[in-house]
Amino acid sequence: MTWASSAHGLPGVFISFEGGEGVGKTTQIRFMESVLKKAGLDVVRLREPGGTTVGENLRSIVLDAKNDMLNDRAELYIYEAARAQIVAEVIRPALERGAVVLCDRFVDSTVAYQGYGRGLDPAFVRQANEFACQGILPDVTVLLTVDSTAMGLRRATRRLGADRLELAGTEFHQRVNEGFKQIAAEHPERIHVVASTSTKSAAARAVWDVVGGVLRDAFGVEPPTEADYARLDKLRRRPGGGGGSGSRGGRQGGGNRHGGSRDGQRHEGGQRRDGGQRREGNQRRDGGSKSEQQGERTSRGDQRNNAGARGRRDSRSRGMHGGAQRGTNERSNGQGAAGSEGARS
Ligand code: Z5A
Repeated sequence: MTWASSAHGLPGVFISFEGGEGVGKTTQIRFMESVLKKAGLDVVRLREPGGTTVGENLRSIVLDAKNDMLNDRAELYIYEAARAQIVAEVIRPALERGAVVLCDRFVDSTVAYQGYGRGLDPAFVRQANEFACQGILPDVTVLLTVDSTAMGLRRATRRLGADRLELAGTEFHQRVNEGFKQIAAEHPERIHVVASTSTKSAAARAVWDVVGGVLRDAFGVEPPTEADYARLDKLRRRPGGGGGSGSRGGRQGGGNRHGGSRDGQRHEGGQRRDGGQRREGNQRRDGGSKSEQQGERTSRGDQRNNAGARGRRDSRSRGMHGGAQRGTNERSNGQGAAGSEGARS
């Protein structure tokens, strides 16, 4: 069968991963990235908000726990601004050249978090999404779920502490998770629910069941091997790497998150502007993780977020004086699942 995307009309394949906190999106995306790269495909792994210089700067603002005064409407526009940028700067060009775009969160997160979670009018949120997306939608969306909101939050915060959104409270996150279920029910043709409660490899198999058809149609890709799956379950946290993913920006309460960036910037482009040297130094301190790797790939790119780096330094010093410690956020690197995941935790 010849591939023809009805979601965006371009030769590439766009897959988004959605879900509440700590459901395993990053884990699954990295695994898929490694499998697809092994098959020789052009893979672009991204996260939202983020993935561009502008987007990473916006991410620093929106996730920073110290910005607790941020208005809900302002928050919505920040997410949409980051999205408009990543679509124009990265996603569209990647799809035009026939790449596979793997994105950690996209439009459904905005409906779930800002619509269902914050209580903004979901119809307006959808319109805002449409404006930011510029005609680009995912071909397939994997909605990962865990047994309870508490389980996801525990997974998400155990290494890094909580960022501004994670501090929004259990009820907020329950509304978000309910919202995701509703959204999935409204778009059964695009959104597929996958339980991420058992092993990572069990979830990965279920993810492949959902996305494998599109990838086979578009690129003739074969499924992951048993060895691939086995490797995924063997990945362990790096001993002593308490900083986990380095910094996810603006987290509160976690230890040791120096500057690393988890960024999703597989791009390359933008981020070099500011002299990320200082931050590079920081990154090395925390023993790796998500951020560090991402740094590797994209460059030490997101380290160049001067504003973010300043914010982090400020936050850290505030933390030392009784306030919360804060880091930065980002994610993604060019490593495959194995490498990344291993290093990451
Ligand atoms: N947000 C918004 O409000 N509106 C929007 O429009 C958009 C976003 C786009 C971004 O946070 C925040 O922005 C997010 C929504 C909001 N807010 N909150 N809160 P982020 O990118 O920093 O974080 P996240 O998206 O919530 O992801 P996460 O916390 O990093 O979790 P994850 O990527 O889904 O999970 P993970 O890192 O792969 O796994 C978490 C841990 O669980 C890790 O230790 C894994 O080894 C472990 N894990 C993973 N899978 C399994 C399985 N199957 N079994 C056991 N353990 C597992």
